Amino acid sequence: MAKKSSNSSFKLTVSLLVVLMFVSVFTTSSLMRSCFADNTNRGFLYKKISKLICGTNVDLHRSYYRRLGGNVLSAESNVHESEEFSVARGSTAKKLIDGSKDTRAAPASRDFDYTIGLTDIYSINKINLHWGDDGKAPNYIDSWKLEASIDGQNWEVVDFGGFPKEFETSVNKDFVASMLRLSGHSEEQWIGVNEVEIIGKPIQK
Ligand SMILES: [Ca+2]
Repeated sequence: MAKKSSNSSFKLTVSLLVVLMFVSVFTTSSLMRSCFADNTNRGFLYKKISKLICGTNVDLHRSYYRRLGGNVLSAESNVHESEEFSVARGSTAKKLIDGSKDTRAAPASRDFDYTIGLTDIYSINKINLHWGDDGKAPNYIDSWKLEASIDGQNWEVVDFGGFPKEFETSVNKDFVASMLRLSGHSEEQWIGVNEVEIIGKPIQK
């Protein structure tokens, strides 16, 4: 009987140790991940512990590719945005980088031409172009072009195409840029773009 009880205690101890091990591994890995992530929305204690583990001067998240947010992007239209049909309807250039695939940038023209500025020089490895309905509707976007520049003077074509025939076009290319330019043309319709999603990491402050 005593032996059985001893066995039970042993099993219980082992079980507790295993649970404890899983909890600590999970907690540590979760905290380590926070070193790489933007901690802006984390709680006070989480930030403190994360800082303690990751170090005060460590900014490791800068070396990881991630989706660039509106805080490091700006957008402007190179073609006139109609007061009545673009500005008043909230379809200005900033809707291109507002993080929503449902909001649309459209100047009320058969051409769109947007320049996206980045706060740093970035290494970029992917760009998702969310066309919205214009990407699938025939006679809307007949052609498009994506260009990149480091100095704003010299531009290189990253990719281009005709009628997208899809809501979203992914451009999987590695390049360096501090500015992007997306333009499109239609023979018949006013066109626009819903969102440009950029995956990159800064290589210079
Ligand atoms: Ca948008």
